[in-house]
Amino acid sequence: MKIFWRNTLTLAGAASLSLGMAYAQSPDLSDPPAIEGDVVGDHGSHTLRMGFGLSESSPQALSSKYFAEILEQRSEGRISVNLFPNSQLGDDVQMMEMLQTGSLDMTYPSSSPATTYVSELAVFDLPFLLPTREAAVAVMHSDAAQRMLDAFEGTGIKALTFSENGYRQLSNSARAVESPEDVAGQGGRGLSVRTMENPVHLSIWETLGANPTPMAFGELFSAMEQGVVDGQENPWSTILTSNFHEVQDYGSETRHVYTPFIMMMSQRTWDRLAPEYQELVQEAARQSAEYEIQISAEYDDWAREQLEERGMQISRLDDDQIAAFQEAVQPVYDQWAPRIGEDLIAEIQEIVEAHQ
Ligand code: TK8
Repeated sequence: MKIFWRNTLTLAGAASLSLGMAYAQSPDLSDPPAIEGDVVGDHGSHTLRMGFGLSESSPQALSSKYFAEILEQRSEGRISVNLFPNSQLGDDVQMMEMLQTGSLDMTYPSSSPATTYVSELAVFDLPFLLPTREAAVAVMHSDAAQRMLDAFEGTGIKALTFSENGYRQLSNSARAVESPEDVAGQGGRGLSVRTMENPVHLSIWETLGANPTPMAFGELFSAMEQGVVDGQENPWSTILTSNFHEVQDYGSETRHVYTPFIMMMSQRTWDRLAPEYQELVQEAARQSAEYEIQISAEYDDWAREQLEERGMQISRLDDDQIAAFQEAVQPVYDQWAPRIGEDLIAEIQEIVEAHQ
């Protein structure tokens, strides 16, 4: 694929660029759709800073570049976006706080650490709730999802759109994991697993007999390298583009949770934009999210193959093995469903059933 690297859109940070060089190879990703739509009026110039956690070779970064390109083209360069990948401006939690104070314009965190602002988002953290990507996408496009974005009102954060982080898979440095018993360990030494800063995830791994530790994504690589934790869970694309295979010998295709990303802007920045610019930002966010969802799916299988080629031993789990995990985490539902909202869960399940 061709990715436009206009000067105004280069990713900031020399360290991140050199990291990206190791990945000259990339999957055969779809090109971003041609940018359509009229040039908007002149409402002054804005340079927006957008930070995010993943590397510059991730679908998150590639689609963010597309977002920036849409804004730049349709504003004739009056709006430009500087992208800061690799958690270089902070982790998801910190960057959301920076949005609140107005010290950062945009960020692109997982929904999971954003549950502190909108508790309903925790529905996405329920294990095995979204069995297919089609269902997951339908949920992200649903009224329920729009209500969650709207619920950021008053937090200092303007939530623009959902997009895909993806199906999370377990990796670790200790042993092949094909069952909940492998997580808990025969002799009772449960795997130590880094989780996102989110109580449902903590509860999933506790229930499976692991020793979960919530930790910012940016600290994860060195925590694994130093043996502070045995493992973590993230989509294959993240495991690959963050080089986790260098410190993780085993992967398991658990698909235990599908988590989205949320593209966000500081409310202060949003309020400074003319209405026509706001509309453009919203439209560009949606278009880039569609593109992100597409290339994230394209990335997934390819990333798994690449990880295997690079020496990771990956266990593909059959339906019975997945069912064993699903059964083991049932207590997580019992514990969290009342707090997240039975009605919301039922609403999501209806969408899932319609997209099986
Ligand atoms: C990147 C994170 C990451 C998430 C995690 O900032 O923390 O594991 O999956 O992608 O949002």
